[in-house]
Amino acid sequence: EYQGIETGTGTGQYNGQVTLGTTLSGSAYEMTDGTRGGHKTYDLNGGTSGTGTLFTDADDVWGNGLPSNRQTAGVDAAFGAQATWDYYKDVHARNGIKNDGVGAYSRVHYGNAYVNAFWSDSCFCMTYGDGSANAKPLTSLDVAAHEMTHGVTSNTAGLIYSGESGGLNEATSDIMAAAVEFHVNSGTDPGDYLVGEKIDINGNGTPLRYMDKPSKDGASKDAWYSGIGSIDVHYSSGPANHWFYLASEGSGAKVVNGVSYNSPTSDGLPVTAIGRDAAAKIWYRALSTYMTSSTNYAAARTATLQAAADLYGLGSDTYNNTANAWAAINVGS
Ligand code: ASN
Ligand code: ZN
Repeated sequence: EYQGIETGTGTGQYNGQVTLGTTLSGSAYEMTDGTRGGHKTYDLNGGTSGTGTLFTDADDVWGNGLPSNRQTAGVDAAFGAQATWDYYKDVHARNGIKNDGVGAYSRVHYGNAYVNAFWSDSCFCMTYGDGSANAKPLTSLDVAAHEMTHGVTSNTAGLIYSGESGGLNEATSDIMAAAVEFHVNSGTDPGDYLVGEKIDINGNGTPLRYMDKPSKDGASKDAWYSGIGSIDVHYSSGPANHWFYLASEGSGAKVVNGVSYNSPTSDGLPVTAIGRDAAAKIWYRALSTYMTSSTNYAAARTATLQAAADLYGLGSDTYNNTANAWAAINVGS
């Protein structure tokens, strides 16, 4: 009897054909990623508690791209977890959510037509509903990276999930989700500054959130204002998402991977891009080194400037343009 680390193939609904880290146990393959901390993917089969059943398979070929195949959502969830793990390791030298090499787990097919996904600190796991009519599971790459990043935030800055720190917590998940998408650079889901563009949560093909101009969703804010701590954290995230877009790409009109953006600035002054790799490195270093549970927008600016000074030098072009992107969302000057 052989037991070992394997590489399977799967076809998800959003990521197309992918390779998956799996494990052979006896004569069955398990959706257990032996090379990424043993991250497991479970089928809740409509349940809302526990772990349901670990996905297993006879030939290590998983899913068929359709939501009617139970494994399909599992493929996308497992791929999202593995891509996010790889992103943190490759780009930020972080070894798992707690930086201890230990994997979390994912649960798919939560409830009935449940239109959400969530991270939980208590189970150290992420969970996905199947979406409207159980036809659009919430398992796209950006959603998976968003949820897993809530785990990273909990284990670094610990940003409290209300007030301005809550908006920064949400933005951290959106920012890292965009960075993961760009890092994977998949043909079926290229990188973008949209959140949830694959899961059709509005039923009309529009994304859940826009980082170039957050107010396009009808509720998020483009810039900081003194009462922003009283709105929902998924809307007070807007200015920080906007900061990331502006720092990455600069202000004005731009096309990236076929998507058109047009990013305004609150002070009317243009912002010169530092590039998305620098913006993501600065945000991650700020999150993991300088932000605390009560960090607000003003303190987030300071944290990223400290990070930019560490990484690129005080007064460098990157440092100065990092500050300019904050001024463009009405934080600092
Ligand atoms: N999907 C949502 C999120 O991760 C769940 C929530 O509201 N916490 O933000
Ligand atoms: Zn979130």
